[in-house]
Amino acid sequence: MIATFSPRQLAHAPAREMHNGGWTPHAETVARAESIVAALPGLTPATDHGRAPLLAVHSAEYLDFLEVAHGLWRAAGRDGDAIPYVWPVVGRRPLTLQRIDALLGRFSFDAATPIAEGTWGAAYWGAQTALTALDRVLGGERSAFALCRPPGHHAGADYFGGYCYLNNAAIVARAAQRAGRGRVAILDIDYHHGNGTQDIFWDDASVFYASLHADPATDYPFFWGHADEVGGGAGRGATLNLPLPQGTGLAEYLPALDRALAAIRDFAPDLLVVSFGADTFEGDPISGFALATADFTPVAARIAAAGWPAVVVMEGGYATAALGANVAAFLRGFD
Ligand code: OKP
Ligand code: ZN
Repeated sequence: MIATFSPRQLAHAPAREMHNGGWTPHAETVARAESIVAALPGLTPATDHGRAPLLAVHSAEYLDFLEVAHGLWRAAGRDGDAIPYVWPVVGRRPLTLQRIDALLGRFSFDAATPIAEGTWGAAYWGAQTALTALDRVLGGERSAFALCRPPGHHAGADYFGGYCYLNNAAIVARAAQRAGRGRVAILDIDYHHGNGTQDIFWDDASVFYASLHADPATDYPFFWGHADEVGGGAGRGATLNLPLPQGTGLAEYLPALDRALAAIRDFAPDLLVVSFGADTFEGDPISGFALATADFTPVAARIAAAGWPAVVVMEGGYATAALGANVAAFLRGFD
């Protein structure tokens, strides 16, 4: 399968994250991307599609903020990565906000997602990597893989969080629609629920969002991904959440996958976007499912067998040494 990548994504190198009440080294490392690069035979360089496809998903205020956030942090006399510490639970008043701390809180939902010096450029080129994969599928390729990093599925229209800044899968979905693929399904098989993607398409009947993930009763992001979240307004019924217990292995995973695929089949998409996280791997250091490396192939084969043109976008996966092999095993299922 064709795989797209931009080395400019490696410029994002956050040092640490808030974890269980203390600082730990950041799990979403440069080495993750390097592990995948080393496992894939050849990579197609990303091309620049500009800011317009990002604006189809994210607000201009949010993009403007992301671009200058680290500079504002430095201008406020701070060292290292910009990290929020206060959030506007009561009301969000972006137009009156000036302090970097207020802006960070306005446009985020957690403290696990620092804005480092290279974050904007890396996230921008992550989105371009995803758009380049879409180009190939629009050009007639059956499927294409986008090696995106940082990941995207936790990022909403105007918020970052969960290691995510720009929602690559959502950007692909909107760009596909603009190219005439009116009905798009997003299948999210990262270990974590893709709250950002769900929020972006919550009331949109033209994009079906289906997710298999760890039950938010026990796992991040806690406030989204419960089975009773089905979409709202015109989008009611176009969101499908299938939470699974910690310890889930292939035998329990495949029936849930089949449920998601059956729902997508009923929706009859013109294009499928797969948000692929390899953090369902049994050796993942921050996750609790039990898929073996070899299990990724039949998971992908089930998806490929449905026959929709597919753009596979990289999300999580933190067992760095095994990550390349896990991604390669997944992509093999599409051959
Ligand atoms: C990103 B993706 C804090 C843990 C925060 C954030 C997980 C983000 C996962 N104790 N964990 O979905 O792989
Ligand atoms: Zn994840």
